[in-house]
Amino acid sequence: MKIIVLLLGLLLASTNAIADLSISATDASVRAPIPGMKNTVGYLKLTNNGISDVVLVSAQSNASKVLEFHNHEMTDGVMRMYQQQEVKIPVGETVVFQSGGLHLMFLDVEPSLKGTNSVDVTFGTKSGDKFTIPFNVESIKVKHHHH
Ligand SMILES: [Cu+2]
Repeated sequence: MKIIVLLLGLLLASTNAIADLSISATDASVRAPIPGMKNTVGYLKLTNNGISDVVLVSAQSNASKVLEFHNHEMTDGVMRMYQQQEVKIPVGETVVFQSGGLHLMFLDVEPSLKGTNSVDVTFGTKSGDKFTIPFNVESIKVKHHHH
């Protein structure tokens, strides 16, 4: 009897070990920093196609020393940014990082970002999973002169 229980335990453990992470990303882009600026922003849409909520707790890339989740709030009629420690993506829902709302804040940007077209951002979840999304580097000039 003891052996059966043990086997069951092992079976459960191995099932849990399989990462149930099904996140799809679209429109991932990071703005090339304006000359003289050390910070820039990244936007994307993340959809949770899995069977459990996903909570993002970290983000990192080679493009900057620090990468934070930021959001905006209106205080006394002024829009202010603040750091958000976690970003929850409920099952079946899409979280949008966009201008004027939730965004990725690249702080202390590496000069090498200027010469690249793509930057990988690795997100970490509360359950210990990691996934990497490639971001297109968009220069402001190109965007404004888009035909
Ligand atoms: Cu910000």
